Amino acid sequence: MPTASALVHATIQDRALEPIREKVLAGRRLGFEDGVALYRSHDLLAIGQLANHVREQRHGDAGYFVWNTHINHTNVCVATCDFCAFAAKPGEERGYTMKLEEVFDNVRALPKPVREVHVVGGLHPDLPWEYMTDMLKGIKQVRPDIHVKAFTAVEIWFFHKLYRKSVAEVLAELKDAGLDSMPGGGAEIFAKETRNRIIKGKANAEQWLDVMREAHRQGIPTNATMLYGHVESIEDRVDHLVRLRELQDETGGFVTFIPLAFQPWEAPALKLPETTGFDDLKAIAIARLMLDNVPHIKSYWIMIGPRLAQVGLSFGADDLDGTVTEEKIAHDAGAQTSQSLTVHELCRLIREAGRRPIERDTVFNVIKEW
Ligand code: V47
Repeated sequence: MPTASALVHATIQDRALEPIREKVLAGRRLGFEDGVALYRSHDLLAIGQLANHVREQRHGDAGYFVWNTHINHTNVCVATCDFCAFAAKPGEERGYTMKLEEVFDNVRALPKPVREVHVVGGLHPDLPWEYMTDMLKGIKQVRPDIHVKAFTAVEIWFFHKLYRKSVAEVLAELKDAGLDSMPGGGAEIFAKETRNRIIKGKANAEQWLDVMREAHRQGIPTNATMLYGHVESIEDRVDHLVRLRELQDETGGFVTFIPLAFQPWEAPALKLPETTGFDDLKAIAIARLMLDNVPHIKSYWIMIGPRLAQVGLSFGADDLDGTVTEEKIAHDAGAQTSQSLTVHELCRLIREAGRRPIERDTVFNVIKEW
């Protein structure tokens, strides 16, 4: 049997990747320049094979998914993000805010096997604090067994400002009301100049990271994301990954990293083409290689389509996210994917990629092998 090292060696075309291969095979951490070299390289198969090596060392042939759903309680938002077609300014006709009873009715209607609800909304300036805490309490009352993954770090920062509570208080009160974990949205791209070009009126990189640090300190697990394929540079992407890795060294609280491919079609102020297959697979693979301390990498089919997400399972990703049901943020931006997949479809994608379909909960406890 050839060793893993020999196998990886056989496929390397780009000599610039050789020192990186040596580090990966020795289990040594990659530096900023390594990340840049990986992004500059066109040797996709070599990058993928290195990432797959790491992925298989950690997770073998497991291919995870979760039976989940999304609830976006409001799209009213005071922030201005050039990429976001979901948000509506206060007073705009297409703005909506769900009554809490509507949220609870949606949860009541969920089939029993759904075990995660992903709740995020816009930065609404007029909702009372009790709307947030009552929403969490009510969801738990309707479905005590459901895991509530709610509010991005950007929303938490906004609550801290709006309701004049410390970030620690906001998080502690939400946790008390039923918050189990937090999604990774709102990170976008940390690099200051790039972030300021496309985002106005929401948490900056340091504030996003501070919220996550406090969440992890309180024992609230979170995810992390990076929005790519807009105006960011390769250096911005690598900087983003390195900053997440530094916080993870400190706290260990990130569970999953999700690269988010920019959906350009309806984006309000960024006229750009969609990402390409090479770019999407590199985003997954390089995340796996750089984020050596983050357990899971998600191949998010909503953004890159089920077909490419499936290929992602051989390029460093171990998770496909889940059934989702009624995704709004990417679809308002014109995403061409469907809004939900059945468990049967997810299992087929995973199996045909040569992986073992494993249903998980939000924090990767195994529910069932399919
Ligand atoms: O924060 C907005 C992004 C995010 C666009 O943690 C866009 O498990 C692409 O964070 N094109 C929300 N992306 C989605 C998100 C997420 C999704 C699935 C799982 C998890 C998790 C988190 O969507 C926003 C923003 O970064 N977004 N507009 C767009 N046009």
